[in-house]
Amino acid sequence: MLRRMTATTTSSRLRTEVPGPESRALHQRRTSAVAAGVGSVLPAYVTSANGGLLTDADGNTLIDLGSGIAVTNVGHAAPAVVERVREQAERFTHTCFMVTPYEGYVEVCETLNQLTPGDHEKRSVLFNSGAEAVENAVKIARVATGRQAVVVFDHAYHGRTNLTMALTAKSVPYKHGFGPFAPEVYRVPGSYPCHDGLTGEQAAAAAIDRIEKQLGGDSVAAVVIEPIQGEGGFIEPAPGFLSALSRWCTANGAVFVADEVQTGFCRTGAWFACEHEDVVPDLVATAKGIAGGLPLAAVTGRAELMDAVPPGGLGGTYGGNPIACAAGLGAIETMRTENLADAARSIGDMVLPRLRALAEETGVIGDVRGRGAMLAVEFVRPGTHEPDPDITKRIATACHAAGVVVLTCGTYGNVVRLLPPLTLPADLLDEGLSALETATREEATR
Ligand code: PLZ
Repeated sequence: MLRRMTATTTSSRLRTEVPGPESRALHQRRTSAVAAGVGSVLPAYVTSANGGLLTDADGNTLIDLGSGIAVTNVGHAAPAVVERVREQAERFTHTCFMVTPYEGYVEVCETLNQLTPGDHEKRSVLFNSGAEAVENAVKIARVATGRQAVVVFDHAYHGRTNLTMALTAKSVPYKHGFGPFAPEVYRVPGSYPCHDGLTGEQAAAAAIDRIEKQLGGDSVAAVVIEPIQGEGGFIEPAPGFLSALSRWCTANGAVFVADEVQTGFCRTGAWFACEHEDVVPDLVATAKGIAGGLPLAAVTGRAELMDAVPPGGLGGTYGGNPIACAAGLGAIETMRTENLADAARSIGDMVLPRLRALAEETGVIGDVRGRGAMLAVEFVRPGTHEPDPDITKRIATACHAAGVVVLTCGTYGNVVRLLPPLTLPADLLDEGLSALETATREEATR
């Protein structure tokens, strides 16, 4: 009954199979033009997108539960973003802030200084990508402390540049064959409540013990952490874990760097995920949701740390490009006026009970978790904690065939994650979720 209903709804959005013939032809062209190393989760080639729907080259409309990996929090063409981008592009596209500056850059920095946790004096610097932001946070922490060692965690993801590959935990596909990696990076256990069974305090004590034994507190320049781990599996640490680490950093003169690249900008139901734990980071790296799809990233933090780097030590040709800054201001305006942190919480309130019921019913789900609109289902072999990447892949593929864009993640590839645009209409969220439920039921009873 439910399946037929889903199939009927789906067929009104889909004109062909997904990907259809036009997309397949484009994919053929792509293989002889685009480097094989760049993958695509669902090779349906998009021609337009709005209102939570992606339209592909065959005229199919796909429900977006991925937001281009947590980027289009405000939607794919939010009017305030589009209007400000158009207006800025007509005035000028680039001067380079390091050559002849402009107001938009300053305004984005003022806004970030005000929005990020803590009421201390702050400064910001702008870049193009999350990896660049994290890498620069480490540069700033090293100069400010005069130390070199960087502490990161199991299951961490921080980017694909040489330093951020070193910070990232998972080898294939992110690191394998790309070494040697940057030195002075030390990995310690994090907090993964459904697997380690530890409280936040216990997990933090284990991490701190490892840091002190491997390094000694006085060698640590920075502890870099995602307040909720993203690519590693949407792992939310047990309460108390982040705050214990933050206190340890303060006591030992190390810089606490929150990588809020995936969790930031209302995604988890607050402007930043650190707020759920009342943690005030020394430095915050942001990107993704900051600018509604334009490439913009930032490091924001304590003025005395940020200003430790002498003039000329930070920058890049495009960092804080005027069009990206205009988009950022438009995106933040949209988050404010449309109350998107509340919207994220409503998404979580609607989705989590359904996912929990699905876990109960099917037995193939080991954990359902998430905050706001950053939600995940971890698939395991029934009755065990053993990851099941195969069922995960089949379920994701079935969702794609039904025209619903879901992403997977996790060190073991066994997590389906949901990151809908925070503006997604409730009926589309319901329909997307139904596709995931149907696919899970079918796989569970195979
Ligand atoms: N820090 C927490 O999630 C990017 C990566 C997708 P960039 N995550 C998506 C992929 O396979 O490349 C990310 C993140 C966290 C840093 C980054 C890096 O951000 O903008 O991709 O460089």
